[in-house]
Amino acid sequence: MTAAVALLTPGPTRVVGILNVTPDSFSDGGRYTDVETAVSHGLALAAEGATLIDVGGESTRPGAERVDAGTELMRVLPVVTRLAERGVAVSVDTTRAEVAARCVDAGAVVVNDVSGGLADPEMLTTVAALGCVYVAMHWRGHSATMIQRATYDDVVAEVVDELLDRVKAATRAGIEPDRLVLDPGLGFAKTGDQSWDVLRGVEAIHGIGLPVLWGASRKGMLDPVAPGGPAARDDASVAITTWLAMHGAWGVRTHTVAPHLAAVAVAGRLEQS
Ligand code: PMM
Repeated sequence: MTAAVALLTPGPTRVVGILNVTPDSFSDGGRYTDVETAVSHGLALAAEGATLIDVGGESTRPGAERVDAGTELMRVLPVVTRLAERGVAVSVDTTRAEVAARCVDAGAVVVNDVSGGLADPEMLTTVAALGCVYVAMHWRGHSATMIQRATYDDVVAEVVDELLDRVKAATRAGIEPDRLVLDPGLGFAKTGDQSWDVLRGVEAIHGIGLPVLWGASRKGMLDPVAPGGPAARDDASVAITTWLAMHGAWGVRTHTVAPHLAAVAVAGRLEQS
């Protein structure tokens, strides 16, 4: 079994540490823009127990402008390379096939595509050839327009249907189902209330039958329960991890690691008969 597929074997909910090397991400934008600081933060998250470090070079916050592929690569490639050299399992958070391919060549074992293959027509065939794990997130359009696309009759049913379409497209392109992870995309083309509906619909999302990654950490949907901006949302983010771990989530994508591992451990104890 390859290291990449071993990531997907059944087990407790994995904690995926977020490392945004962007000047403008909503929570950690600007904090890790130089390679040294970014690498040390990635190593620290891994040392705390993150299974994977997710390196992103393009902000996806609502309204964010796109950057070109060259800028994105310049941001992520040195960090992915250095972390992989240190033995850290790295995922690259990108919607671009070219960035995905260069990062996997540099040692990344997962491509985390918030567009689920919709942003770049080359992405799915590229990932099929790379043979890495692929995270396909629910997405309806780039950040500049996504909030206009937050219209649903039944948000959970539509997210499930649209994720199933992505599974079909990915497998048609040659990505084996045992390399696929799905993500319902909290906050992406969803209002805060719709994101809470999706969280309540966890059983339907997990019912698809593939591993599911969730990204609630510090998101705006938490504002009603934890007002005060992104930095004030960590405790609520951890509470959500307990809920997701109790429902068998494959992973949670988070800004802090140790408290989420504690939430996963609590969920594990509660499930023991
Ligand atoms: N959220 C963000 C970026 N990448 N990837 C996945 N798979 N799921 C998410 O929910 C997700 C993501 C935006 O959050 P950030 O700015 O804190 O990274």
